[in-house]
Amino acid sequence: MYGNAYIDPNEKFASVEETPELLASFQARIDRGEKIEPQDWMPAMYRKQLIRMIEQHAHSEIIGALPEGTWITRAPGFRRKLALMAKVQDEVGHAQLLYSAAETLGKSREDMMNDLITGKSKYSNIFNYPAKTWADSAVIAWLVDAGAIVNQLANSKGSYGPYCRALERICYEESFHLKYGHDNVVHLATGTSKQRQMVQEAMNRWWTPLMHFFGPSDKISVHTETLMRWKVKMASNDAMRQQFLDMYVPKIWDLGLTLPDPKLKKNEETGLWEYTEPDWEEFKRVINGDGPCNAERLAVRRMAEENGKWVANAIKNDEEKYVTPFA
Ligand code: BYC
Repeated sequence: MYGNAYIDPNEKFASVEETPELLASFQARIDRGEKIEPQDWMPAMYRKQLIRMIEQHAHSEIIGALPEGTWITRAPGFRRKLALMAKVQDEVGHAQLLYSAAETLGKSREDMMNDLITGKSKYSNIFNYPAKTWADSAVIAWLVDAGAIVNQLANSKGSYGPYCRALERICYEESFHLKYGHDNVVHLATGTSKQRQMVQEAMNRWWTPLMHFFGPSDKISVHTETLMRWKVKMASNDAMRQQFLDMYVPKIWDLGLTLPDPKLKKNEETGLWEYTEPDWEEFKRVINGDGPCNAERLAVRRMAEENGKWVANAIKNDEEKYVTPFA
C-alpha cells in the first residue's frame, strides 16, 4: 500500500474475539441500514468476502478494458475513437476506485495484482471472449455496461461504505458508456445490410457470456445467501438477470435484432422471463482459466506489470525520500 497513514485492520482487530453478542450487534447494524466503515469492527468472514468480491470487481475493470481497447486503433472515425478512448480510460479509473476500496479492508494492491497475474483471483467471465469486430465493441459498451449498472446500482445501496461510494461514482460513468454503446448499436442496426449482419453476429456471440455475467443461478450460487444477509449483495443473481432481460430484451427486439435463444419470452402471468438455462459447464471452465482469451488477457496484464515496475519503484523511492526527513 502506498501512503503512510495506514493501519492494518487485521492487526487492529486481531485480539477481538468474535462472540455471539458481537456478531448479533453487527447484524443489527446491517439490519438498521447503517454503513460499515473501515475503522469499524466486522466479522472476519464479512471482511474476507468483501475483499474477494471487490477485488474481483476491480480486476474485471482493468481486464475489461482490453477487449474494447483493441478497437481504439481501428475505430471507424475520429469521434468514435475519442469516445472509445475515454470509455476505456474510465474503466481503468473504476479499477483504481475499487482497488482503493479493497485496500481499506487490509489487502495490499501489490498482493491483489499478484493474485490476478498468477491466476489466483477471478474476474468477470465476460472479458475472456474476443471482440472480433467493431460491432462486438458496440455490444459490449451497450449491454455489458447495462448489466454492470443493474448489478452496481443495486449493490451501491449495500452495507460497506467505501464499496458503495465507489459504485455510485462508477454508475454515473457507466450510464454514459451505455448511451455511447446504444448509439453505436443503433447506428449499425439501422445501417447497411453488412452492418446489420455484423451487429447481429456480435449479439449472437455475446448472448451466452451476458447470461453468465450475473453469476450462476440462485439454485447453485455459493455466496448469495450470506452476502444478501450482510447486504453486500442487494439482489440475487437470478433477480439481476431478470431485471436485465426485462429492461433490454425489448430494446434489442425493437431494433429488429434477434437473440439466439428460441425459448426466450416473458411469461405475462409470472412477470418473469423464461429462457434456456445457459451452459454452466462453459461458465465454470471460463472463470477457472480455460476460456478463449484467458491466457491472452493475463499475459497482457503480466507484461503491463513488468513494463510498469520502474514507475512503481520510482514512486516508492520517492515516498521514502519524502518521508525520511520528517521521520
Ligand atoms: N464471472 O456464489 P456466486 C464492467 C464466481 S466490469 C466470474 O453466485 P457471488 C466493465 C464467484 O466469484 C464489472 N466469476 O458468487 C468493464 C464464485 O467463485 P469463488 C463486472 C463469477 O460473488 C470494462 C462462484 O462463481 N462486475 O462493468 O455471490 C468494460 C460462485 O458464484 C461470476 C462485477 O465484477 C462471473 N460473472 O456473485 C465494460 C460485479 N459470477 O469466488 C464493462 C461484482 C460468479 O467462490 N461481483 N462467479 O471462487 C458481483 O456482483 C458478484 O461477485 C457476482 C457473483 C454477482 C458476479
